[in-house]
Amino acid sequence: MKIYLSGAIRGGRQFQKTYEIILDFLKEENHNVLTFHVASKNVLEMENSLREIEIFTQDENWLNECDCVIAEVSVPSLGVGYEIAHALCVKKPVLAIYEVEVTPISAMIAGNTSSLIEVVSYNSHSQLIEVLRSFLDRIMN
Ligand code: 6K6
Repeated sequence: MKIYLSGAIRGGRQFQKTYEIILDFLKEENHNVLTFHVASKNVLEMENSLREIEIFTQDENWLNECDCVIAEVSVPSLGVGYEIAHALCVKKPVLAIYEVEVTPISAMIAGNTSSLIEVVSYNSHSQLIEVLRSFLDRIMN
């Protein structure tokens, strides 16, 4: 499947390692992750290579063409929130995951009533993988 991985960039890179774990799992499962740069250690330096309008246009195109969105929402990010809203508007399934210990996530995500979004917390590496696996199994069947 074509997967749009969403995670904070300018919002803060504290969860970069987690994005890497998610990306590695998705690649191992042979999925095509359109936004692999989200997990890159050097994404902020790489940012200089694209203009903001190009980033926006490319990301909107990817959101329109993906099969689903996996958003790691532990770090509050305007871009991630925007991407979730856009994905729901174009009827894509969204998994929003967050580390259980983080301060409460936005009510616009936690309280979202769309049937297309699943909001799930995890408290370990193995639980994170389990949550990803069960979401993907559900939408592929
Ligand atoms: C070029 C190469 C690597 O990074 C760049 C330029 N920056 C971005 N490239 C692609 N997507 C971006 C970039 N900056 C933000 N985004 C999108 O917004 C990503 O898909 C993230 O999921 C989200 C992060 O938003 P902020 O508000 O935390 O930056």
